[in-house]
Amino acid sequence: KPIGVFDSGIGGLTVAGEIMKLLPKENIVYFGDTARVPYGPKSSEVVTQFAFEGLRFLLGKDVKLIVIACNTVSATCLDKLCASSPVPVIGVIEPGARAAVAATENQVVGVIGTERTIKSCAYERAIHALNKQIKIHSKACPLFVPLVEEGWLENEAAFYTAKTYLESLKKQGIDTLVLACTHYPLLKLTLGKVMGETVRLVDSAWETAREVQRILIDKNLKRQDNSPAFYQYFVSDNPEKFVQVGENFLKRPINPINVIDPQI
Ligand code: DGN
Repeated sequence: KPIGVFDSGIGGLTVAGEIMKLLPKENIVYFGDTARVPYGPKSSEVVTQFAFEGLRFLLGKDVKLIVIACNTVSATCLDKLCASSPVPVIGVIEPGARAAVAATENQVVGVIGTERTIKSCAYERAIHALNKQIKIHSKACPLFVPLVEEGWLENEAAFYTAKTYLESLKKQGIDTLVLACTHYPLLKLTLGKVMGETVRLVDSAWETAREVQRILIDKNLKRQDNSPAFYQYFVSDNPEKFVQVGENFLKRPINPINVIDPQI
């Protein structure tokens, strides 16, 4: 059975890509809700409704585990998705929070994400559940998503946007910055330049892939077959853009691509 990966659009390919690298034998079914992206500025009711449609679609593909690659969805309704799924569902927030707690030395952590993720305070809760002493400074950076989708990862526009958003976090003396959005790992070089070498960047995509590996081992769900893994991609609109931008994210061909209506 495959692993299901759900995202609001293209960004979850950063998480899918890390799973492919770490667990190359696993089959993956990816669903990106490209017709309704971005989820970041939407209400929690609407994000929850979309997330349940994504969950239902992936369950219909007979997946053994579902990864909610989208930080916005994980921050909004992960508990509800877990409670109503017959297969394990994991989000990106707990793995990211665990890594941040392990990384910080001065106990001052920054979190950047979409407006909904930051408003939800989900990372604060997850980090404080592990260590109440940690001070957290968060900042919504909504312009990062369109920058990444435009492929502007290391140019001047990316640098000055990052500098403008991150100035205040830098002043707070954070030593760890959680990239709490699917798209942000692609901006790592620029974010590193702006924040300087002393600030560690925590990439939730990589941490989540490691969590998937742990669950597959714990629950004895690892694929035993040695035939090559298959990857299937489903989107709700704009397959051409998904392939064009997504192949940049994944560094491998996206094929086949299928268009579906998640409301059916
Ligand atoms: N996938 C979303 C996230 O990780 O928060 C980013 C894209 C969006 O829906 N705004």
